[in-house]
This record gives sequence, C-alpha cells and structure tokens, in this order.
Amino acid sequence: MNTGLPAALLKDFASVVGDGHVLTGDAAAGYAVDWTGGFRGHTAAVVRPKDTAQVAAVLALCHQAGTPVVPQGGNTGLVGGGIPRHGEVVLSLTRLGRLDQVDESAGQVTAGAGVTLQQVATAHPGFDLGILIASRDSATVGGAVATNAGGLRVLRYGPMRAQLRGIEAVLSDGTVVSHLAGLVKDNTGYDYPSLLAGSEGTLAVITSARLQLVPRLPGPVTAIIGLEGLDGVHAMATRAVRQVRGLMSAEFLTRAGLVLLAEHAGLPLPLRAEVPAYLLLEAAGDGAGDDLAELVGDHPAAVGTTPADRARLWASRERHPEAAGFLGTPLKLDVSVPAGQWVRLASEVTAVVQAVDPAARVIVYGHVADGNLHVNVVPASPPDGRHEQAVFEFVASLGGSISAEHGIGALKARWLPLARSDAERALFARIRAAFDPAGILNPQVLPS
Ligand code: 2HG
Ligand code: ZN
Repeated sequence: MNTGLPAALLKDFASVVGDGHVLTGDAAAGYAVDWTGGFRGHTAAVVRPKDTAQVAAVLALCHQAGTPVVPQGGNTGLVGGGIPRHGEVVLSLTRLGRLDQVDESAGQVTAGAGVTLQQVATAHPGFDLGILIASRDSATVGGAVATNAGGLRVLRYGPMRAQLRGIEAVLSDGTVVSHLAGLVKDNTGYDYPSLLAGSEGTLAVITSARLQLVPRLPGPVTAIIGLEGLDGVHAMATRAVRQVRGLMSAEFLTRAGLVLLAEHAGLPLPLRAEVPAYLLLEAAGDGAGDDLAELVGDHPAAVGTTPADRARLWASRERHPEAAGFLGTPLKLDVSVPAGQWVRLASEVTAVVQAVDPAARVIVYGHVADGNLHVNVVPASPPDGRHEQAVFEFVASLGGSISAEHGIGALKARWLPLARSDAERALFARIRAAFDPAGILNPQVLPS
C-alpha cells in the first residue's frame, strides 16, 4: 500500500508504539473526518502512543523526517483543528488515559491528555470539573486545554484555561517540558501552561494537565423559561447573573431549533406554551431554588430538581448543536460580542447571512451571559466562504470576536486578520517559531 510516508518511518513508529497502534488505510479513515462531516482530510498514518515517552519518541521521528503532525484528542472540535486536511500524520492522544487520585487538600487532579472530561468530573464525589460541555464523554483533557474549551458554566468558572494549574507537554523535537506541581502561587517565569491553553496544537503536544476542581454544589435546579423575545431573554439573564445565588448557566435557545429536534429526533418541546425564545437557567447551593422561582415569576417555565428531570431539560439545550444538521451539513460559527450586543447579533444575523445566500437556514443559540452565540448556518449556495465573511464582518462591526470558544482551526484561519492586528500576528509567528522552529505542528491551523 502507498501510504505517502517512507516505509522506514512507519516501521519506526511501530517500533515505538507497537504495530497495532499505527493505523493506515480504512482503519485511519475515522480520524480524518469531524463529526459534522464538514471537514474531511486524509492521512498516511494515525499513531497512537500510550504515554509521554512514546509521544516524545514519535515527535522526534517526525521532526527528523520533517513530517507534519496533527495532534488529535476526542475529535469533537468544530473548526477542523484536529483533522489532517493536508495529509498530515495524526497523533492520537486518546490512550494517554492516566488519571491520578484527586488531591483533596488542593482540590486538584492530574489527568492524562486522553482522559475524558466526564471522567475528571466524576473522579471524586465531592468535586466537579468547572467545565461542562455536551461532548464531555468523548472530549479529552488535552483537546479541551489545547482549544481552551468553554461551554455551559463559563459564567461561573471561566474557560479551561482558568482550571489549569500546570501542564506537561512535548515540543516538536521531542523535548518534554513539565510543570505539574499545581502551586497556586508560583512566580517563576513565563506561564507557558497558560500559553498552551488555546494554542490549538500549534506550539506543543499536551500530554497531561493539572486541573483545579470545584466543589460539587448540592441541590442543583434547572429551569427553562419561555419568553416573548430576545430582549426579554437578555433582561432575565442579566437579572439572573445579579440576583440568583449559585447561578451556573444561562443559555438561550430558539423555537426553530427545538422544533427541528422535535421533528427529527423526537425530543419533546420543553414547554406547552408557544413562545419564540427560551432561557435555560441552572443554579445550585443554598437559596438557588428560591432565587430562581422569584426570578421566573409567572412566566411559562419548566423546572427540574431530580437528575432525570434536569437531564430532560438539558437535552433541549445540549442537543441543539444537532438541530441544524437535520437540514444539511452545517457551518458552525462560534462568535462573541460585548454582552450588551448579543440581542442585536441574534436578531440580525439571519438577514446578514441571507443577504449573501437567500435560501440559507440559520439557527442561533448560545451562552448569553458570555455574549457568545453559536450561529449554525446550513448553506443553500456553495459554502465558498461568503457565509463566514458576512457573519464575521458583522461580528467585527459589533466589536466582537470571530471565535469565542471553538478556536480558529482551519475554518477561520483566513479571517484571523479581522480579529488580530498585523503586529499581533507577527508576535504569534515569533512565539510559534520559538516553540516549533521546524514548523511541523498543525501547520495549517492558526497560521499567522
Ligand atoms: C455548544 O455550546 C457547543 O453547544 C457547540 O459549543 C456549538 O455546535 C455548535 O455550534
Ligand atoms: Zn458553546
């Protein structure tokens, strides 16, 4: 078989990780496509090391051969950052599954890059992971750090970078750097763990992370509230942030998305009332239920306190990313604007998209307390960049960012100049060259 890589290199990979962990041909195909089907690549080989030493040895081989590498975690990304679109070798980190015991004194844990977020969240009955994302059963620690994942509780705990207390990583030449003590106070030079958070596999390959956990709060309450319009959602979300003790999440969803989920996935609508806009709120700890009840007043609402009821309510939100997929292959545009501007973005973005593609379908939802909306577009015209251009220019005009929590990846690389100045991108290039002078790590992602 012609794999496009020297046979000797494949043999060398196999001598590091074992024959069974160098995948080629059909066995490699699943690693070359994302879950939306929107990003398809090809790879000569998927290499699956089991520990840091093997990652280092594989990278040293790639470095020597000048072979480009795409690091990949649970392959749940939405911007093509982990897909070998140009035939790169895939370095799959899912076997780095070591999860240490939770350090109860520090409330921290050290987890291998391949540990799933759900495994971290359930590692100890008294602690939780501050990050909650729908793909938590597949998404891994390494990928979540590399993309600085956000999700459903950022308003309370911040993104993945805020949970990070230390990192172990391998540079592109195979050098291991490790800083995992987890000290809260540690002013001993550059904070490279923080720099690797959000670097999208372009600076180093993360093999392990030291994570700060959060106390698991008792008595979580979830509510979905029906509202007349987006201004109502904004007003209630703003009040919730100020008034609801223990607020964890404030999520906006539309009837359009819920109707698609009802039609295609049989998911029941959360409320009997026919309302255009919904706000999901979750709070936990003392007084959470009372505060939520007071806020909701006599608006139509469904409230859940048992795990089953809460899961049912959360399904309406967590399955929202699937909705647009029932209409075609969606473009997933994750953007943020200043908090006061999200209503304008959400109300006008469909018209902005339809100005360049009149029959395009648009579903909008997201993390409103963070000003972060997910604009899911199902194009009718060829997806030639016109949709991104229209949305990103609109977002930039509102003072927003073209990537809130999913990264730049391959999808948005062209539009980075909308978000970052020439001087900033020149600095990015210098940082990148310092970490990876050979330029073999995810070369097509986040180019500067
Ligand atoms: C979410 O908030 C995720 O559900 C995915 O960030 C968003 O699929 C999307 O566009
Ligand atoms: Zn999101």
